[in-house]
Amino acid sequence: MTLTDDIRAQLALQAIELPSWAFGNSGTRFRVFGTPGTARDPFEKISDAAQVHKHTGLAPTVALHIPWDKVPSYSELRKHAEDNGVELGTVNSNTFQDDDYKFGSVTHWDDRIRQKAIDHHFECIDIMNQTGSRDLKIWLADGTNYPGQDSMRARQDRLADSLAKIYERIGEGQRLVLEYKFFEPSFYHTDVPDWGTSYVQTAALGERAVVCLDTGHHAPGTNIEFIVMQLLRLGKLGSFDFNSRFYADDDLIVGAADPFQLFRIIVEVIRGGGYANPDVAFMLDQCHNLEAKIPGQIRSVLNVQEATAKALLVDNEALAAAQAAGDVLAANAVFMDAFNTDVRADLAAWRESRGLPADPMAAYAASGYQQKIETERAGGTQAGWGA
Ligand code: LRH
Ligand code: MN
Ligand code: MN
Repeated sequence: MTLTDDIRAQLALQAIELPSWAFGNSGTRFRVFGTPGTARDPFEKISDAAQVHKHTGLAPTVALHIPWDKVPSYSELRKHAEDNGVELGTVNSNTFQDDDYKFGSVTHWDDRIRQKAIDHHFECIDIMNQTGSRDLKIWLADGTNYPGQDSMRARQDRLADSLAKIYERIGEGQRLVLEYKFFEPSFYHTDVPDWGTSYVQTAALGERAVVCLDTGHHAPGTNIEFIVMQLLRLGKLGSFDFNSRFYADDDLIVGAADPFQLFRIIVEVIRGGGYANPDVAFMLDQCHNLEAKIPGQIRSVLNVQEATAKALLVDNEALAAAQAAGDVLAANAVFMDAFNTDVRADLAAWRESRGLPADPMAAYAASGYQQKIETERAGGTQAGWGA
């Protein structure tokens, strides 16, 4: 099996949004390790993200996280992105690092705190209007640690009410994207734990409210591709936060822990009409705690590209025939044939034919950019998760 012209044409449409926070320092609750050359501010994060796009042609946009990426002038940041050949993308709100939100943000029983959280989202929408962003992505740390701590029912009602106020401000060409996560930092219950809750809440808002599926936000063993299929069926899959996990919300490189799962997810995206469809944004949500950040992101987008090429190789006619014949083994073999195909050499040749480096990892290493930032940024305060 090789990459046909049709598959190459499909691959050429791929765009993966990078998270600005992947370029800042991050770590675990045990330690944040410094990495030489790490970006010191949002401008440097954008410059670094642009390197990923330059070497892969896969990452034309960068997501912001507010207030981590707060700057005095967003038009300046936008211009900086454009000067570097990329655009600003999704704006992520952040109501998880303020003492006021200890017991919740948009679900809080205290009207003052709830309004403060709503106002933060209004500020994010103002920023989107300046950056030209389409999506406001909301992930909430809201929840409880102990049974009885608060009324789950009342919190769900307050959530609906707050989201309605935020949705009212969302512009014509904009969307509210609600991300779910079944645990952490709350451990007994979270207020948006699963795709069902995210679906129910966004369905109540309207068409411009959709769901974000973060691959690291499910219980071990969850059939994520089933959720992908279902959300696409319902027209509510707005975006992915791609990463991979061994145990929890590890935020490791997508396709590193379980490349087969990534393949299965992308097969469903393609089947459901979500691939190369602007309504379904492919984003990364990762942190590079140990490895260098720019090559970490290059590896990540290449992993997504590789899984996509394999998913596009699935012989759908043969699969449908095997399924219709009830031939379980033949159907599974068609699926596995595509997954087991080594597409790396074909992808390298195709990249070269498009004026991109055959091996983006090697091209970045040879470019001198890493040495340059390690020298120039030495001694500075590095931007980081929470900075
Ligand atoms: C929460 C999450 C969410 C945040 C990001 C930093 O675990 O996945 O998307 O915005 O991490
Ligand atoms: Mn996420
Ligand atoms: Mn997460």
